Amino acid sequence: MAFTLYNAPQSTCSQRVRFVFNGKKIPFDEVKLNLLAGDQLKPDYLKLNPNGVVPTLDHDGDIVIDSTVITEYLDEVAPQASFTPESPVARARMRALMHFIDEMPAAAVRVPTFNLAFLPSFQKMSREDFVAMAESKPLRREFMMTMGQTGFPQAEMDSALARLRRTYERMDAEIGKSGGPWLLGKNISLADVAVMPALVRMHDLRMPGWQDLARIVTWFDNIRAHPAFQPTFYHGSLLSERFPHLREKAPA
Ligand SMILES: N[C@@H](CCC(=O)N[C@@H](CS)C(=O)NCC(=O)O)C(=O)O
Repeated sequence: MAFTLYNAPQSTCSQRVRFVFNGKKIPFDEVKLNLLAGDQLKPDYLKLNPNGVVPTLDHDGDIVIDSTVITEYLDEVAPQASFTPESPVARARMRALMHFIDEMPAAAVRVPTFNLAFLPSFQKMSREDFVAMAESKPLRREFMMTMGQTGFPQAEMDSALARLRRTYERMDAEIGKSGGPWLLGKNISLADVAVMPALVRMHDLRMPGWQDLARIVTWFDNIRAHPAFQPTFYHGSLLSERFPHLREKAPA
């Protein structure tokens, strides 16, 4: 079985897939796309992933897109070190949490990410180039135009941070119900993997909003201590490692 992952080091969606590969100890080739340069919008890549986003998996010539779909696919084709619980009810719970995670934190985290990390690059562009770049994005055109070259307004930032906070509270409640230490109980699952990059990102932006939630503090320590974590977050995967203007804000 040969796997090629088209992805980007700092992409939260890519980090989910790398974590599962590393957790299973499956070798994979990485093609690294430069998202700010628009590699994901080139015609050859759009043939693989018409959404113009990373990640995309090539498995022996079969193409699979969308990070949560890819992580479930990997658990099916390489069931060793499974991240999927056995019982149908537990699987349903995991999938419901993954839907919640894609709708809430995965979307919300883009607002502080773009405002704090990427905006300076967009501000250097001419208005024409910016609009052309936004309009070339199949999935994120409206998102880019709403952000514009001045960034999301404070109200949008506040609402994103509120949605992230509700995520930490939901995680806390799930761990309370399952007995922890992971969201579904004693075994790590794809739901933990799905939410992980959002918390890593907020920590990297020095905006962790879960310090009063002891169970989430422990969850975060546990996932960072997982053997798959370090190989997933190789150098360049954190925004503070890529953008000098974030460096003085980054946590120790
Ligand atoms: N639902 C998709 C979302 C993928 C996505 O938004 N990827 C981002 C990086 S995390 C991307 O490629 N952005 C490029 C762009 O916005 O042009 C997934 O989970 O794979």
